[in-house]
Amino acid sequence: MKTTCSFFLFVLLSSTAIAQRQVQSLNSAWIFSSEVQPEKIVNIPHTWNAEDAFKDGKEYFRGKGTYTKTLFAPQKWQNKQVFLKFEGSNQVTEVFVNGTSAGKHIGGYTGFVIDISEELKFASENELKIVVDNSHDTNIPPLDADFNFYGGIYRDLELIITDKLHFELENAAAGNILVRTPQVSEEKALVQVEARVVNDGEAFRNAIVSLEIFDPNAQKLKKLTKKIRLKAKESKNVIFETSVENPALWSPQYPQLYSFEISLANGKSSEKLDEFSSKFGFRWFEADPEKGFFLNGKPIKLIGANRHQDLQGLGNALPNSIHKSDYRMIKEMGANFVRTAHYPQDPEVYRICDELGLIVWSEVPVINDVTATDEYHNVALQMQQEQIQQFFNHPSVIFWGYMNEIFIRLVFNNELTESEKEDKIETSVALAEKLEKFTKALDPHRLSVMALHENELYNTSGIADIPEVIGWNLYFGWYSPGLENFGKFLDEQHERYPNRPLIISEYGPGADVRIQTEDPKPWDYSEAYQLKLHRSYINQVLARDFVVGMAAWNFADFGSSFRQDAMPYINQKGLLNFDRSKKDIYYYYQARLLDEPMIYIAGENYEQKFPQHKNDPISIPVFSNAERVSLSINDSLKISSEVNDGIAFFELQLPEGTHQLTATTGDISHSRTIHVLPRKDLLKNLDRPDLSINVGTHVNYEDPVTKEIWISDQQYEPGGFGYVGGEVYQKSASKFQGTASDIQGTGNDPLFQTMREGIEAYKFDVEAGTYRVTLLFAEPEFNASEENIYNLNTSEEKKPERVRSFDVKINGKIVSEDLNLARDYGRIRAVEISYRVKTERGISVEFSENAGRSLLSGIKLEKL
Ligand code: GCB
Repeated sequence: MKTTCSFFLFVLLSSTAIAQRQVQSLNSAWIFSSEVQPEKIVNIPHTWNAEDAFKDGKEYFRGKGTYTKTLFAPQKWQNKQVFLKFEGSNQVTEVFVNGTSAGKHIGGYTGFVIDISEELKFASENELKIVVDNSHDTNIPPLDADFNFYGGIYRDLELIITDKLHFELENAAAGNILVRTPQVSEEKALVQVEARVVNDGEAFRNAIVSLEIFDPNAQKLKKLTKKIRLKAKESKNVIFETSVENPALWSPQYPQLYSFEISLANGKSSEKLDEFSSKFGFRWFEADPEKGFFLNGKPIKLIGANRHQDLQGLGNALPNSIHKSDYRMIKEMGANFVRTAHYPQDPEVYRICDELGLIVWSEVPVINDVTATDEYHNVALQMQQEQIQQFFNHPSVIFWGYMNEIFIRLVFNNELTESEKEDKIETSVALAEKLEKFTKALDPHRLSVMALHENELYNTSGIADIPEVIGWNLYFGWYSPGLENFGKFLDEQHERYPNRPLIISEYGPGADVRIQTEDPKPWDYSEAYQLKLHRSYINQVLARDFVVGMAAWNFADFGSSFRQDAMPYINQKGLLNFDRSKKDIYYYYQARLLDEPMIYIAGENYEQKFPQHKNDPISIPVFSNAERVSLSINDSLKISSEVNDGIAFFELQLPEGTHQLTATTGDISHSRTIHVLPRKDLLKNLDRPDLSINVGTHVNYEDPVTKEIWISDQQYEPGGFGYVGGEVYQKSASKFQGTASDIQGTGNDPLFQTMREGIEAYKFDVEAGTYRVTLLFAEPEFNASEENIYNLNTSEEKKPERVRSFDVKINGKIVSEDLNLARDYGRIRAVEISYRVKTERGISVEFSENAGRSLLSGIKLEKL
């Protein structure tokens, strides 16, 4: 009995609900296939490049993928409008219903709505077929960029059913109803809401449009209504204007959100036909070229990160939970600012930034290069219109960007003639002018911005004078030499262009948590160098009031199919790894930015220390925002130190063994266990661990699978171990330590990328016994034109292939003759060769060159 009652109730409720807008996700169980993948059932969000972009590099599949499913359309829908709403699909999407095209959208990073009402058959099953194409297209931005153009319906898909009389869905705003706050002060704010009502029916309709405004505590502040009358197939704009007294302002510290609800009712019966709601907020801001950024009249330095939208294993097809947790981590880092990397992101991103209090720079993907066609220009403008109108209501959004490093391709392309270069510059400037004008026309109240790379052409071409704020992507201490040149560059620009507000849109080095050192250098990919660079940049920005802010590149490591860094196909400039585990630098930002107390002993991935001698000090950095912190060692000795720039360095003399460290400030503490093993003792303790050396580099490398640590290289001294002769291998014109290559046959690329060339011998002064010696090699020479623009300053000529052959002897006896790595194993391939050695005293591995120069990447000594 009870069951029947509630069943009736359900039917009643749902039948009234049906008069209004019905929205449901349509993500599950699509049949997907492409030219390279057979049919399978997938769920949306989906991309077909989550795997191949990390296996095949630049060859990842770019082409067509097809999604199909049947949709049953009940008879009732005949009197309704039926839409599909895509939050994002990369990059050309066409929807077919029962074989007929219902609509097409170009561009991979904004939402769109397709009306399928006309193609549907009612009281019947319908075939939905969605064809998505991510092929390179010279008329669609981005043409080229340092990230993967993953194909597929990679954001949520919705089915929306409305009355014939409804708020407009299918335009650039993709169903968003815009709220404007053209004047805001502490005393009063103006609010304008503009909605477009569409009559898709064949009859005259009278309607009532009502607007309600709620404060941050959900208390209703206003209710306004308007009556309208629409002819068949007519659309009309309805504009409401009102004001709010003493508005609660939105800021990173107090992200207070208002909301509005707008509804459409039948003019006669008052039955509700459609409704829409949105949050919004009140704030005002200014970017001053001399004094920096002001929010609600107060100065605030914008500090945060860029964020790409992909994750290890998933490509760009992320569930909303990951979008949310990423931005939460950005907020928990102490940041107040994000740049959505190079393109508009998932709608969830803007919602969470509003709630968390993160100021957003969102831009369209016009990156690296421009095509001089009207079609390309128009698609860029369309993308800008879509991002502005779709994310218009979010108080977090303050900057609309529209270009990134637009001259980088032409600067590095030696094949372009001077006049071709002139043409590129001309079309880029023309497009920037159009985008600027269009951006300000669509949204006069936000700031326009563009990101530049370090090149004078942006000034001389005049492009840098177009937007209201100039973003510089600066890589001093990485692509360009000298950390201190960062500040010098800013001062020089500021002096030459005193009216331009400047923001640092990108900065950061690559860092791999497997690579550790106490002597960091550019391009060694160590976490220590990442700390050094970020620390220096933060200090240099804080010392300059005129700098609006800074956004680290990048929040997390991300996929980039042509990159061959320490980890192939991944850009490793993240503060977090690709799987979102944190690098140490994340905690350093907390020490610089958080108000609530924090403390962290650095070295999550550097717990095994190898000092040279027994009593050599070991440096332990502790990150904190306190003025002083203390460190206790093995619960006894307690020392304290002053904190500078968020770091206290403790220099500890610790005996061999395991030690427990606890850092404390006030009532918070952090502990870490470290293990100490002096290098001098390594030969004596050969079985724990094996002596493994990362030849040709000053960094330690930890194999994440075996946990084996390959210690940094050293020169031979009697009584010890080390190399004799040769030099660290450095590929000409490359800044990379070793060779920037995807070494085949190993996951331990860094171990094989760095090497010593021209090496004469590797010696170990061991006692008598039987040993296993393992040598690691990789032939590094390959066609230089395969390198990428981000790793080179000048492009290198293709060199003829060189022959390299050498003999290996151990204690005077030849063990490998005429070893030619390229011939015997192939280029850029990890090679390991082991030998058994019986000695009365000492081991000397000698290399004698037959042609070209000898090489060694690693060496391991085991006692048998
Ligand atoms: C840049 C680009 C960005 C790259 C970055 C890098 O300047 O804007 O897309 O990923 O440099 O890591 O080289």
